Amino acid sequence: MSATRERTQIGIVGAGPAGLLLAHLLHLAGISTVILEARARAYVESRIRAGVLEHDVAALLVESGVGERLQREGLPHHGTQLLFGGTLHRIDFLALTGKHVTVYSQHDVVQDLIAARLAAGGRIVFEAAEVTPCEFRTDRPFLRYRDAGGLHELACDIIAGCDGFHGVCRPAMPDAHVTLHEREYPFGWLGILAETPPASEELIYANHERGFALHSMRSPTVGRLYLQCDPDEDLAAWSDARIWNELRTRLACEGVTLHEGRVLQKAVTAMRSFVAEPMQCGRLFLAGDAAHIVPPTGAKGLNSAVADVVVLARALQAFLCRGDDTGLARYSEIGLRRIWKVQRFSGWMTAMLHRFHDASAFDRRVQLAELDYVTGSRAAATALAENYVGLPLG
Ligand code: FAS
Ligand code: PHB
Repeated sequence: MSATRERTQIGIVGAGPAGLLLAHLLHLAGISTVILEARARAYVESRIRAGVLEHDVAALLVESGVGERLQREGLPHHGTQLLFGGTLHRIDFLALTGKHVTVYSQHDVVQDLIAARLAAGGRIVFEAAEVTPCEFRTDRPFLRYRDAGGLHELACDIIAGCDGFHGVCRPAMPDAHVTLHEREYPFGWLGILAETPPASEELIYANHERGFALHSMRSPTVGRLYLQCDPDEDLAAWSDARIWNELRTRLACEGVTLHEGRVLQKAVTAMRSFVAEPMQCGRLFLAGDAAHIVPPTGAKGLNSAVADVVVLARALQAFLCRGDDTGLARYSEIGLRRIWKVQRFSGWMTAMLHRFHDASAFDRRVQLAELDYVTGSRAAATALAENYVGLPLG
């Protein structure tokens, strides 16, 4: 049976934050898109991931008309806490940068964007199987895919690969064209979502003898907490009681009382840094996790996907509306320049806050001195705050 053919201006693979926000920004510019997403809507809308929005990311969602719930339910955080040697040290984002971050979960951002796309008559094909980017090294690219209705071909001017780290778009680029930079960390994060009121108004990043811990939240009644563990940690070995005990130990300090609650979800996430260069091959452009992964210690994953999309949307608008391809020609260079700075910051936070089992006593003391310096020097604290609230988006 032959494939049906459809045409749009931008074919987008992946309905994560990158793909959805790109479609939304292009819609505002009067540019048509179709999103092909492998999973079902319910799955995409309930996937637990990031939870911190940079200053300019939250502002962009509000200014572009998808921030109504964010403004109502998001939790503004004007600072964060570093915990070491049993003492909390506050980094005052507002005083140091004039900016803040917002705690608002990624799956809520995804739900808001999907609702906005569908309300505007946007097209998202969920459960699209065997998605294949074709002919992207010509000026007639298309996406082939299969769904319940059979085989389809989506002709477009440009393909946006927003299909995450395990997607098909990056691997579709010839090996000789792409250079992959990768760093695996010798640990992972055991993360829980739990019915517990926050033990602190702000996030707590803890450097403890027994390993890193993070106290974060999703709402006044739901907490998000993480423990450093082995990358291949056996979750079955971690009862809820053992998790709470370990969290209490690593987050122990004056003024913080952890309230145990029902654990709603728990998972182990590996930690890696990854960058694919370039982020483009012909008329295929990568954005977000499809092109780069950062360890979550700097809360940069989702925000970096948004940064790519802001630059790509602007370049696509210039190309499709004015025939100006200079922005597209510079997209990869601009994206990579920013992501390497984000890699630097996320790697630095990870190195400063985690326990490296092969670290010598000398290394350990330098690590603690780093924390002491960062929390004692206005210049160093400002550097952390400036990166945490977010570098300019585009
Ligand atoms: P996404 O992975 O979000 O979206 C890609 C989409 O493409 C998915 O919906 C996928 O189903 C779809 N897709 C994949 N292959 C496809 C195919 N062949 N055909 C069609 N569709 C396809 N960041 C933080 O800052 N804090 C965190 O706590 C945090 N936790 C994380 C936990 C996990 C388990 C993971 C994987 C990431 C986490 N991140 C975290 C990083 C995360 O926020 C990502 O950076 C963010 O989801 C990137 O967004 P996208 O690039 O849109 O990719
Ligand atoms: C989260 O709330 O999930 C979160 C917050 C900060 C991080 C990582 C994850 O650095």
